[in-house]
Amino acid sequence: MDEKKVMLSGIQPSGDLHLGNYLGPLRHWPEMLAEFDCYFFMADLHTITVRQEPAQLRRRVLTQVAQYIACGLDPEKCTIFIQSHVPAHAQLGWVLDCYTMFGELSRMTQFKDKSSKHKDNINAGLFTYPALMAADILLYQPDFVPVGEDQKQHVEICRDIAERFNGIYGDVFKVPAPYIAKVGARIMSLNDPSSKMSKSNPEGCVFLMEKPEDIARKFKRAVTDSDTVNPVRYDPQTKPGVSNLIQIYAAATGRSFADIESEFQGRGYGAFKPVVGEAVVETLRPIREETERLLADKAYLESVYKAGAEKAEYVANKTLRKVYKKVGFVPR
Ligand code: ATP
Ligand code: LTN
Repeated sequence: MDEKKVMLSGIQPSGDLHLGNYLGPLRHWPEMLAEFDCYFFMADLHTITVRQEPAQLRRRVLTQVAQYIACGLDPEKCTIFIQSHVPAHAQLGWVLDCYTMFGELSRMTQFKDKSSKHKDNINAGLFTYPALMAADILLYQPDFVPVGEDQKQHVEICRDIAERFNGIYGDVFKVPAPYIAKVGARIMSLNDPSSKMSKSNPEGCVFLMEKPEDIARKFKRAVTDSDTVNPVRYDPQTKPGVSNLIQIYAAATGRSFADIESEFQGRGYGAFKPVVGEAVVETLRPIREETERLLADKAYLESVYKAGAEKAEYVANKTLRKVYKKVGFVPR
C-alpha cells in the first residue's frame, strides 16, 4: 500500500496573523490535506526567544488554533497541535543542538535581524532556534515543509543537520524539502515596499482579524510611485509598491498579473488601490467571522488541540526513541 507523503509546518504565535502569513504559506495548507498526511502547529516554544506578555501569548495561541481551522484546516483531516504540548520537540531540540555548529548558526539571517532588533535580549534560544526548528520538522519525517521565502534558510540548515546526523548513525531522518509557493511568497509592507510585511510594522501590515474599514484605509494609503503613464504594471525592481499590490490582488482573486494589468490599463493608483483593499476585505471576511465563532467555543478548540497533541506525540516519540537509541542513551 502506498503511504501518503507527510508535510508539516508551523507559525510562531508572536503576533496576530497577518496577510503575509496568510497569502504566503497558510492559504496553501488546506490544498494539501487530501494528498498529504499533514501536521500544523503553533510554534510557542520559539516565541519566547523574544520576551512575551504571558496573557497575550495564551490568547494568541488560541486565536491561532481557531484561525488555522477557519482558514480551512479541517481537524478531522490533519493534526493541529501546540508545540509545547509535545515534549519531544524540546527533547530532540537539545540533541540536535549538539549536532549543529556555532558557525552555521551565526550565518542565519533571522538571527542577525532579531539580535539587532532586540539588543537587550540576545539570548541563547534566539541563537539555537534553527536546531529546535529542525527538531520540529525531523520528528515527523516529513517530505515537505511549506513556508514563506524567509524561512528557506532554516529548512536548509535542517537538511544539513539531518544529513550530518544520518551520516554518523545511518538513515534516522528523512531529509525534507522546503515548499515555497510562487505567488505570495514574499508580501511586502504596504507603507514600506522594501521590507516584508511584518507585525513589527503594524501600519504597513494587514491583520486577519482587522476591521474592514481599517484594512481599506491601509490600502488607500499604500505607498506606490510617481509613475503616471499606465502606472498599474508589474515590475518589482522599479515599481515595488504597485507590484506588491498586484501580487496581493492576484493571490486574493486567483487572477494572473497580465489580466490585472490589462483591466487597469490607463487607470491610476486611485482606481486600483481601493479595489485591492476590497478584494482583501472580502477574502478575509469569512475567515474573521469563522474565527470569532470558534473562539466562542473554547471546549471545541480544546478538544482539537488535545486530540492533536496525542496524535503528534505518538509519531514524535517514535522518532525520539530511535534517536536516543542511536546516540547511546540507556532505555528506561
Ligand atoms: P516577524 O514579524 O517576527 O518577522 P512574521 O510576521 O514574519 O514574524 P513568522 O512567524 O516569522 O511571521 O512567519 C510565519 C510564516 O509566514 C513563515 O512561513 C513565513 O515565511 C511566512 N511569512 C511571514 N511574513 C511573510 C510575508 N510578508 N510574505 C510571505 N510570507 C510570509
Ligand atoms: N520559524 C518558523 C516557525 C516554525 C516552523 C517550524 C515552520 C518553527 N518551527 C517548523 C515550519 C516548520 C516561522 O514561521 N518563523
